[in-house]
Amino acid sequence: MSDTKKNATFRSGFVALIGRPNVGKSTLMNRLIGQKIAITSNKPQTTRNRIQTVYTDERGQIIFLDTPGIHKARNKLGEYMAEVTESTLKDVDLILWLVEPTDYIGAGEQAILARLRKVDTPVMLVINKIDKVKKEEILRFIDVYRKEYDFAAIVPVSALKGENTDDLTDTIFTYLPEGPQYYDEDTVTDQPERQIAAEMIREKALRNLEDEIPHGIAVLIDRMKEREGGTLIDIDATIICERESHKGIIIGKKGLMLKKIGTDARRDIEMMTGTKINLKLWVKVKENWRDSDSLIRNYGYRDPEE
Ligand SMILES: Nc1nc2c(ncn2[C@@H]2O[C@H](COP(=O)(O)OP(=O)(O)OP(=O)(O)O)[C@@H](O)[C@H]2O)c(=O)[nH]1
Ligand SMILES: [Mg+2]
Repeated sequence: MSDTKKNATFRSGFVALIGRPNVGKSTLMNRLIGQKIAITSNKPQTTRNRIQTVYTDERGQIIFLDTPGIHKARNKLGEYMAEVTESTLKDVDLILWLVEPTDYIGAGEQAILARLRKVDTPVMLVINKIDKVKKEEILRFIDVYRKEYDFAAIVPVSALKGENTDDLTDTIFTYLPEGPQYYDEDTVTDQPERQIAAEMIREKALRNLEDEIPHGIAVLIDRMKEREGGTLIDIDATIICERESHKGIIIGKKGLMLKKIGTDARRDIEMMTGTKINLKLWVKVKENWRDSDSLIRNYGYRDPEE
């Protein structure tokens, strides 16, 4: 190790990603850590739990906290998601507020601004999806937001294309305090493999199904067991939905939809585990589970602080 390295400051801290549903928080977090941990989709309210990931290099360690998008709760699951986001805002070193590139600050964004004005934590504005607009427009968007709040920094990026995301990491480090390495450098996430596998199945359901059905889905892993010799993992999982009619759509004609969800999910889980997967999927109806405290908990949505 060179002398400069030895003497360099090691910075570390907790960084929350917040913003409205669908702005690209999970896509950005995956990009910044260089791995797919959080699921993403073009349906709002994809993320339901707080997902912690860790990025470590010689400059320091960043612990990212991906949160559910901020929206008006319409059921108990929505209330739970709002609490997860709210509790994450406390005790972080830096908040990354993601927005889409527009020159109009809508009601959703105004509500978030009002909340941010109540916290002391530095807030960095990340204007995501800049691949969708002309370069010369970006300064205008920056200007609109700059007038509203005293941001620690404003960084335009494309999480999807990886544009300017290295600069974002640099900027994050400059705002973190000198600190310890909280996790060893091999740690990437706090999510157990079982949980990520369930999420990957839910992602494929979100991506393959239309309309309101995906919002009422939860996934339970009934069994995840490695066979002797470690060459194969058997996974039995149940997709929970809210209505009998939804069950029919999830299974699809001749079972084709369920097969597609299973094939897509298996591929991702095999990538994650590096092992062949034998995945069996079932579908069950639990009416209005999103309004039942006990079912929400059964399906894995619990306060991260508990
Ligand atoms: N064009 C473009 N699309 C993006 C970019 N980042 C994310 N997306 C897309 O935006 C959609 C939402 O992305 P997510 O990462 O799931 O958004 P999120 O903010 O985590 O959403 P919730 O979990 O529902 O709050 C997906 O279809 C992404 O592919 C980007 O930089 N450019
Ligand atoms: Mg998300």
